[in-house]
Amino acid sequence: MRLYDSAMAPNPRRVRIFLAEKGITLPLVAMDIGKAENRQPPFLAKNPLGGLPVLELDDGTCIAESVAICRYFEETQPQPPLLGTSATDRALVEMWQRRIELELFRFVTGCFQNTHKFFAGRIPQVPEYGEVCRNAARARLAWLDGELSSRPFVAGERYTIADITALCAIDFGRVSDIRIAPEQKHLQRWYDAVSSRPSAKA
Ligand SMILES: N[C@@H](CCC(=O)N[C@@H](CS)C(=O)NCC(=O)O)C(=O)O
Repeated sequence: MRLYDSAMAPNPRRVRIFLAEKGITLPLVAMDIGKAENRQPPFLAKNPLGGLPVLELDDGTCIAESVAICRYFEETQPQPPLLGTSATDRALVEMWQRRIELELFRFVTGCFQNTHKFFAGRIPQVPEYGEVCRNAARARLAWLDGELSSRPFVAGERYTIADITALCAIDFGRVSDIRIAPEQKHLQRWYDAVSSRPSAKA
């Protein structure tokens, strides 16, 4: 089993943090996104969409999509649970994971892809849309600050995959000047807590 990885990209980091929380180690295959290694035929045979990360099982099965990879490891090693513990809890974790992905992570990466020189010439950039994404991401940080005024973690009392997705979005946002504002005390308290966990170094 091996994980096709990129040290600089936020989606692979979500999986590395998830694995670190579970104490799982496995071989990482470093892919160079800058040199478009993930867009060459050998990798496209594993994931025709070219995205990282990809988990390759010993029987050759390739699993793409970060949350799908995390779900595989939640099934094979349930402790500690990161995707919820009961029917209600699992649904709430899924709700928050989806919300953070769709309402924050998507805008953070959308801003980067449409405004940063790294993507110039790689994809058709629409800078105006990048600004829309930057403003949307900043607005979502204010929303998340309000949500975190009433509970310790994004999905409730326990650290979950929703916290991992939010942490990776916020850290990746820095390069696009998407940051926690000084008045967002609840969000900062949460950020300090989750980023001081050893897994955050993954
Ligand atoms: N929906 C996928 C997104 C995969 C993705 O777009 N990964 C980015 C890195 S964060 C990537 O591979 N970018 C380089 C490229 O698309 O060429 C997931 O959840 O894993």
